[in-house]
Amino acid sequence: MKKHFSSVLPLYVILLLFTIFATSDATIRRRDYTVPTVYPELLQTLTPITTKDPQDIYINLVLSYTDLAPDGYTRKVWTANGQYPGPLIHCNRGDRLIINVTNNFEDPTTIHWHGIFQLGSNWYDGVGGQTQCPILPGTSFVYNYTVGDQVGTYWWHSHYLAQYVDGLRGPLIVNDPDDPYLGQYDYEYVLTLEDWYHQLAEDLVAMRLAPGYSAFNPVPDAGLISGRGQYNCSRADSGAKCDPNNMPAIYTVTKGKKYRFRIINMSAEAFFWFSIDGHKLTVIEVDGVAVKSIELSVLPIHIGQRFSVIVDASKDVGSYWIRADIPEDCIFNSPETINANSDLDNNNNITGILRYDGAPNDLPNSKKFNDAWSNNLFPCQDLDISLIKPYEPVSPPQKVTDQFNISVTLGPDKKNTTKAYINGQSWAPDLTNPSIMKIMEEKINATKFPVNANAYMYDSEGGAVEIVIYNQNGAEHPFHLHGHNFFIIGMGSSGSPDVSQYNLIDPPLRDTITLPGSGWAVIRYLINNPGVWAFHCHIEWHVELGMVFQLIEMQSKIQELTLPPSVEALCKPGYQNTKRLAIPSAYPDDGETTITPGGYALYNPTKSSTKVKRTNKRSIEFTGKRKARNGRRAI
Ligand SMILES: *[C@@H]1O[C@H](CO)[C@@H](O)[C@H](O)[C@H]1NC(C)=O
Ligand SMILES: *[C@@H]1O[C@H](CO)[C@@H](O)[C@H](O)[C@H]1NC(C)=O
Ligand SMILES: *[C@@H]1O[C@H](CO)[C@@H](O)[C@H](O)[C@H]1NC(C)=O
Ligand SMILES: *[C@@H]1O[C@H](CO)[C@@H](O)[C@H](O)[C@H]1NC(C)=O
Ligand SMILES: *[C@@H]1O[C@H](CO)[C@@H](O)[C@H](O)[C@H]1NC(C)=O
Ligand SMILES: *[C@@H]1O[C@H](CO)[C@@H](O)[C@H](O)[C@H]1NC(C)=O
Ligand SMILES: *[C@@H]1O[C@H](CO)[C@@H](O)[C@H](O)[C@H]1NC(C)=O
Ligand SMILES: *[C@@H]1O[C@H](CO)[C@@H](O)[C@H](O)[C@H]1NC(C)=O
Ligand SMILES: [Cu+2]
Repeated sequence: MKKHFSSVLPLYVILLLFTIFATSDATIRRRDYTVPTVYPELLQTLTPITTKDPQDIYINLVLSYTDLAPDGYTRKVWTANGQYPGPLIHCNRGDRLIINVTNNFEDPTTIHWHGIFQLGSNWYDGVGGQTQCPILPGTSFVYNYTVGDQVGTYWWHSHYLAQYVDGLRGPLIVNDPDDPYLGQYDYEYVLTLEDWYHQLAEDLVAMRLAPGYSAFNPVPDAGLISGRGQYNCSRADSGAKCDPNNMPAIYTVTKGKKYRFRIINMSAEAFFWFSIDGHKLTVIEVDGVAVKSIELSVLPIHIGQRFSVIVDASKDVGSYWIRADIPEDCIFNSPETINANSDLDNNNNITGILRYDGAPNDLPNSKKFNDAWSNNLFPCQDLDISLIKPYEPVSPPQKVTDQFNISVTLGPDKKNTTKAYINGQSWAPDLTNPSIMKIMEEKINATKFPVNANAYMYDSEGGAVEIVIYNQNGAEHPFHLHGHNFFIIGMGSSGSPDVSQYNLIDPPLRDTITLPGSGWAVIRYLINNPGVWAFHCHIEWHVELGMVFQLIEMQSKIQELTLPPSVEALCKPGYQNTKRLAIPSAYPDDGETTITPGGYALYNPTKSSTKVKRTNKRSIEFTGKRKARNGRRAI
């Protein structure tokens, strides 16, 4: 296999592209836009991949703090290669990605490749406490996996505490050389939607976890389209560096051409309604699965979800608003809410610009579609599942071998701290001894995991899992499953599942589902990927409150696989407390769990008989046989 281009452009190419971009926009009305606060890669059409053969792609992600101003307001951003959003990874079906992550932060990290199944490489799924120990500051770790048969629109992000909210997230696009819609568009763009906060996520989490029950999450300060937004600087604290004329995302189109926009919702919290004035959106892909085309004026997108739409540049040459409205109903706000006086309260309509070649560099004066209410749109809820039909119909499993009933709640714990519960139990990661190490190295049966691991297991190879999720909370929760996509057999906003209403013929296939407030959903998937797979609400604040469980798929098969030495080495003894991990100790455990819930494990290095011997720079061998850690407290 050959090594081909690195998708991540060298800095000088980025600077060059930016110069070209900035120059071509030089006569734009807002001329004095300062600094390239975000890189322009997302505003360029994707370079087509012309090869069909799988290749090895080497990518370096160097993580560091960089001062950037995505919405005009300068803050410390957790970046990869100095840019926000993080580098676009563009590969082909079947490619192997060899991604060297160098952690120059002061806090540990892990990276998750959202939507990639990690067939046979569970340990590269990037979930601290489940599939790996975190990558410590000052060290590197190589993720090395193939995207297999998967194609479509994905993203990558830190899965370590709330770190992705601080900026560590970027797109991951897998080209399909045999895409059924090839030929129906001329160019491809990637467009990301994000909410943005001015306070550091660690501070927001500390506030969220402070005693005093609250149903409300922090309110974002701004929304971004492809990393660009406009903050009302007169609201910034004195002394803050803030540019009131920050450039919006501008996508250029040529009249007569068709564009595939790959839209990714990389938010921590915000739900968006996406639309482009005057241009209908033809949906052709949902979460990596080609679908029968659906024409929409407005596309609802929840966190973690992805869509491809075709936009036909057939209107008058001009400029049109790209809109990502955050419906007010989906931002829960009360005077006690963290960041309650956010500018988003008056300015919840996030905009970018679709500009035709030859149009003057003016701001658009286009009007929003007024038929937004067709297609059963409800604030904060998914696109009507009855509209989503896989392009190649796939029949869902008719028989279930393993069934789980899951209830999701939020509420105060004994200390009146807000927690989220899966069947009554808040999740807490064991960051120094993740599930995969317990199973593969220590041969601990998952039935013996602590209750706060929220582990559910099944072993029927070739069988099918059914998960019935009851949302006993009034708000929506976008649940994302790792390692699989699933058939959505049924879904409702009230009552309980009615078997006679299940769609066992042609249900949609997704990897993220938004549970309606006080509603339910039934999903099914095949048991074919041994591993430890997280299933969690993708609202980052809820992850920190413990709204996570893990599915242990075919333990005995996992044990037959070989854990790469580099993954074992991440769990070597000698971790130090870091500044960030120390935060929650101010808010100790509720006594129900051994570790502080919600991601903030108390980082006490435990004793282990394992010795690590570095034989050479690349390979690290374990000499001692790993034993169960005796430092761990029992439930
Ligand atoms: C990963 O990148 C770091 C920093 O550039 C480098 O020191 C290290 O050798 C790289 N690791 C591998 C396996 O190439
Ligand atoms: C990546 O993993 C494959 C399959 O295990 C292995 O053959 C290859 O040597 C690895 N590459 C690197 C750079 O580690
Ligand atoms: C828990 O905190 C909430 C919000 O601060 C407060 O209204 C409530 O009285 C507290 N309940 C208890 C039992 O302390
Ligand atoms: C910006 O914020 C200031 C202060 O809150 C407010 O007076 C002004 O109307 C806002 N401007 C816009 C365009 O929303
Ligand atoms: C992005 O996801 C968040 C969280 O689920 C959701 O609130 C928001 O509406 C989504 N945005 C779009 C455009 O769907
Ligand atoms: C934002 O969009 C909503 C829904 O389309 C509209 O009702 C509202 O007036 C808009 N708000 C602003 C500030 O433009
Ligand atoms: C799940 O709930 C249904 C309906 O209450 C019940 O029939 C079924 O036995 C439950 N499944 C399990 C595994 O407990
Ligand atoms: C784990 O324990 C359960 C319950 O005792 C048992 O049914 C299962 O076979 C065990 N699995 C393995 C891999 O040992
Ligand atoms: Cu949630």
